Amino acid sequence: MPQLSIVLAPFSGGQPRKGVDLGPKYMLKQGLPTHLEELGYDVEINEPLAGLPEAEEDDKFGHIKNPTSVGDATKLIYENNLEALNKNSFPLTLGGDHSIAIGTVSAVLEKHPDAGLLWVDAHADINTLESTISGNLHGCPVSFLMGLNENVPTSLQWVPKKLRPNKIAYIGLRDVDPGEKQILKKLGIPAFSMYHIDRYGMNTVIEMALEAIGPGPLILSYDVDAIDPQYVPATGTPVRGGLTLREALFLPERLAETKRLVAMDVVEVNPRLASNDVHVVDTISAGCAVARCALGETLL
Ligand code: 6HN
Ligand code: MN
Ligand code: MN
Ligand code: MN
Repeated sequence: MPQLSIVLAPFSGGQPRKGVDLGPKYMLKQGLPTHLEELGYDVEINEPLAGLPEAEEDDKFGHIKNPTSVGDATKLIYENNLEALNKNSFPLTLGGDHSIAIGTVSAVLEKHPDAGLLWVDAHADINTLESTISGNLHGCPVSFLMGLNENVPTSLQWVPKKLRPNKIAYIGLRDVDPGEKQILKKLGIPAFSMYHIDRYGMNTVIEMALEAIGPGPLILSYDVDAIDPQYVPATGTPVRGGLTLREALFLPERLAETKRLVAMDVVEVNPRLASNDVHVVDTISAGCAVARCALGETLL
């Protein structure tokens, strides 16, 4: 029986909105573990952040917010993901904000140095400590994974920096900061925006993204704000004009079919930002469906 480790990452220190730490609890309550067992997995639930103190608000590194708690939390997530991978279990990490991918992606690259990363998001999350305007670390994980920062705060110095620019591809972009556009151009990072999805269709965009990162195991880091806010309203940085629900689910369905996925994250679900119960249900259902599709659920 294939092993699956649901790694709970109820962490909100990478951005200012409370409630994104409730994501894992809501996705569990929706029945995700049972649904994954029904797909044939032997499921365990890990809580690497249990006991981690809440981020102190005055923790700053220049204008960068909460570097200590982001460093501490991502290291615990890294260790837990690596443990899962080492016992041949698939880590499905439930966020939490997107800073947690510093931990998950680092773990996969430790275990599988040839792995490629698909970053599904409205945002590129590749701001450096210099380029970030907000100072929120959930907008910076990719720059840490690639080693693009010169003066790294002590708490984040553990990050191995193993991600190469030719082993990542973005899908779903539509809100990229000017500094990030420069970095993407300079490093030649394959990035497929909503324009490309309209122009070529999701199926072709997936083929182009996979072609760009080449063979090897795959990590899927899925920020639910890639999906249009009409389907996923309860998220911290919604941007209109996103993926339809079918595009959003076809992507993980297609990746499951490749049998190359070795780890995935579902992040930025924030039930507190819903203005009614329907918004909560829509958002949580979409997040859970993305995970189930990536893990082999099919329509027939
Ligand atoms: N996310 N580019 C903006 C920033 O603050 O750096 C937004 C980042 C959003 C991050 O959605 O994971
Ligand atoms: Mn993101
Ligand atoms: Mn985003
Ligand atoms: Mn819309």
